[in-house]
Amino acid sequence: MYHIMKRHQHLLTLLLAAALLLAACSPASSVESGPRAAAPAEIRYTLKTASDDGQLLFIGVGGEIDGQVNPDLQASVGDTVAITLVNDDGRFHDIVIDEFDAATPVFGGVGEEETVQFVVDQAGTFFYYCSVSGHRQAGMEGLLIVSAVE
Ligand SMILES: [Cu+2]
Repeated sequence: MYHIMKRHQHLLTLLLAAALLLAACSPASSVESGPRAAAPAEIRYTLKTASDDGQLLFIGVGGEIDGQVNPDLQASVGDTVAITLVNDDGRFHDIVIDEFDAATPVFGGVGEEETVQFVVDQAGTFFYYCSVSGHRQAGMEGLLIVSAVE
């Protein structure tokens, strides 16, 4: 009798451990994280061009990216993203994101600006860069990070 009880106890412990393990592994659907369920927004970013010690760069203007070199740009699927590029060094530049067929014209006057606007229809991490020969290699490259939406 004692033996049977002992075995059952073991089994119970095992079952309990298995249940705990399963609970820990299964996705917690009620936890809010990651994808947001909200109406599409219009996201505006301004970047300026810069030449620095042989490097060519994009510099964030305003908001959270102000002063950042080649800042990460953030958006969510469905958003409209408008990127304004201000020429601040007088060289010819543009800004291009291949995956969204987004590009400004190439332009070169100091103080001139061009805006490209597009809808981000896929999640992922994408490069923005300057397509003028050699400029991407010289540093004009950053990331557009698009988050998924539930
Ligand atoms: Cu350039």
